[in-house]
Order: sequence, then structure tokens, then C-alpha cells
Amino acid sequence: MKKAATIIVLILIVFTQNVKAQQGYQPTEENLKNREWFQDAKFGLFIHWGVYSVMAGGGDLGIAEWIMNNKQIPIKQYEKLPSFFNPVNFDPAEWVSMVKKAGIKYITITSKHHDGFAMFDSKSSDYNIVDRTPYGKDILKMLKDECDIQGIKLFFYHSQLDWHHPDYYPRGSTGKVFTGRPESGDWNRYIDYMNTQLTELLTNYGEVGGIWFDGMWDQWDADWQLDETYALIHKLQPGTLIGSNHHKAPFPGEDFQMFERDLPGENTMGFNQTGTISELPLEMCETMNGSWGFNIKDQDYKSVKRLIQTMVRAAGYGANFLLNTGPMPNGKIQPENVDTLLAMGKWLEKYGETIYGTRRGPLKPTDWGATTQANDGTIYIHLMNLKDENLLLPSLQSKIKSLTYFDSGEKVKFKENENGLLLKIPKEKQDRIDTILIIEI
Ligand code: FHN
Repeated sequence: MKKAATIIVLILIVFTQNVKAQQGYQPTEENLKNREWFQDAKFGLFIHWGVYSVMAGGGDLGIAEWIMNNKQIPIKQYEKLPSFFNPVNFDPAEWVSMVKKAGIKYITITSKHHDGFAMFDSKSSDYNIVDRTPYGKDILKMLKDECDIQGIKLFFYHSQLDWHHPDYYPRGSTGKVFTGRPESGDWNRYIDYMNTQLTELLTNYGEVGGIWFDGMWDQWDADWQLDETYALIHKLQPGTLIGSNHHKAPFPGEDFQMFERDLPGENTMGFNQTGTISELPLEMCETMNGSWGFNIKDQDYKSVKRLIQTMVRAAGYGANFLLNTGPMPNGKIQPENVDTLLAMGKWLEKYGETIYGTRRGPLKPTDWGATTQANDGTIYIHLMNLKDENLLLPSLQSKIKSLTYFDSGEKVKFKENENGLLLKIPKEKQDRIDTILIIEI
């Protein structure tokens, strides 16, 4: 028994030692204000765009941006891809106008994914879109300028995991021998390189909404030096929100918590190893089909109904919905994704007040739906996939002053008893996506 206890203590020591974070971090007023903004914003667009889009998923499902690793493409061969990447149809004004029509309030775009290729004009490595592609332009700068014109915040997804940089050594669980890198390297030099690129992003692109880290899961026992990186970011832009997709409880210095392809606290996809839902602003991210990067074969698109219901359930947890698109190598967003996003925007034009600016409602999301609560105290009950006309909800533990349909303003038939709140929603009043009620208590 003693031996087991010692092992557990050792594991705990190793774990806490390796994940030094920004101990004693106190968010500034500006950061706290941005957290409120973030929680009000509710709906973001995730963009996974890189030279891997040239391969369009390589004819396999779900590996798009992972093609270098999953097809074991050595760096020498993969480095040819940028010379085929020429998104001549990229039109930031078209992207951002579509985003606004879709009711989206912020964009999170890949500045660097695991393949190590910088989608911006980096001076710390020529392995970037300006120096290595025939297109030769800084798409992040172009997108940020347009976001500033149209009032959309821009966040950068930045991979700590790097399959290209020789100093990403020791290796983790991916990007190993096949890359052709020497079995040596200076880890601290890699962290300095990563911090230098982050400094470029936080210096040359104006106000940065946030940094969305990913990739720590590649090697948990590495010394990621988060204390240094997080302190650097918060020094350069105290208002920038830091999140990290490490699938664990948030570390000091992080300003929001994200959940991958699952609602907060759920784990149907196997990513969210922690059941912890922190008090930080929350966000869940989801794909339109089964891939993050562009995958020409992946036609498994989720319906508008399913995506709206996921967004509503996320809001029921007080979480944002970051919905992903993987743009094509010609610079266009897949038309299927545009259609879906515009349909969601139409729904939000009508029902947005029940989502934007709300926080989680008094009843936890469950199979009957979710509840959200507006700043003025108004509570919205979102009923989804009703099985019949009668529905028993848990008691709200408060006297109900009024209960009406959002659409018509008509009174809802209900009875309160010791079992809870019994609703009667006639078939003709039921909406195929979300029957919204307004309750005053
Ligand atoms: O490996 C990445 C993957 O490519 C993608 O970026 C997702 C987005 O949340 N995150 C990692 C998988 O957990």
C-alpha cells in the first residue's frame, strides 16, 4: 500500500512540476471586461486553414490537418506543399461579411498548426505563407484588417506541438522519426522560438482577442514553461484571453476553458478527460462534418437543426459555440458550410436574444432541452425534440408569475405540483428545432 501511495505522490509531483503555469495570475480589469464580452458573444467561427488543405484530406476521412503525421510524410516532402498553396480567391471581406450574416461575433483561426507552418509573415522562420508560397501574402493580417473594419474579434489558434521545428525535442507521441529530424534538439530553444512567434502575433496584428493553445497532450512530461508564455502574452496584451485545449482543468493564467466536440463536462468523443467545469468563461468547439481541415471526401455534414440545438445546449451551460470550417486551398469557404452558417444566422436573427448576452439558466441542459437567462433576469426555456404534448420539468423553486411562448406571446398551459412543472405544449405549438418559452418568476 505504501509503495502505491509513493507512486501516486511521485506522479503528482512530476505532473505539477511539469505544468508550471502563471501562478498568482490576477486578470486585469481589461481582461475581465473581455471575459464578459466573450461570454456575451456566444457564437464563434473556428478556421483550420493551412498548406495541408492542398491535400484535401488525402482521400481519407478525418485526417485533413493531420495528414503529415498520419501519412508519415517526411519534412523534406511536406515542405513542397507550400509551393502549391496559392489561395487566389481568398477574399477577407467576403469571409467576414458572411461571418456577420451568420450572427458570429469572433473568429479563431490557425496561426500555426502541428505541421509548424506559419500562416503569417513571421520573421523568426521563413517556413511561412509569405516566404514559401506563390501567394506570398499575410492572410492573418488581411483577415485582421477586415475584422477591425467589420467589428469582429480575431483569436489565434496556436499549436505548441510542432512536427517541423528541429528543437521540438524530445519528441512526444506524434511527429516522430518519419519527419527526418535529427534525434537531438534544444527544447528551451524551441520554447523561445514559440514565444518569439507569439510575440510577433501579439505585436503586429493589433488587438488580439485570444490565444487558443493546442498540443500539450503530445507530451505531458515536457517542461512547457507556461509561466513564461502566459506571462509574456498577458504582458504584451493583458486583455488577450488565453485558453488551452489540454483537456484538463484550467491552469493558472488561463482565461477561458474549452471543450472539444462535447458539451461542458461531457465526454462522448473521448477528448474531455476532465469532468471539471471551471468558473472561467466556457467554450465548446465542433466540426461541421468530421474534419477540422478541408477534407474533400468528408460529406458527413451535421444538420442545421443539430448545430443550432448544440449551440443552444452550450448556451444552457453558459458556454460559447465555436463552430469550425476548413477553407479550401483556393481561399474559398466550402459552400456547404456557408449555407449552414447563413441558416444559423437566420435563426439567430429571430431568436438571438435568447442566446446572446445570456448566461446558463436555472435548469441544467438535458434531453428535453436547456434554459438560458438574460441580463435582465428573463429566463428562456428551450424545448427540443419534444416526444409528446406533456412535459414534466424539475421545479424552478420559485413562484411562476407568467409563462408564455416566445413566438406568439400566448400563455402556456402549465401546472405546478410536488413533482415539478407540468407543461402542455400542443403539437401545433411545437417548433422542429427549438420551442422557446419565456418564464417570469
Ligand atoms: O490535433 C488537433 C486537431 O487537429 C484540431 O486542431 C483539434 C481542434 O480542437 N484539436 C486537436 C485535437 O484535439
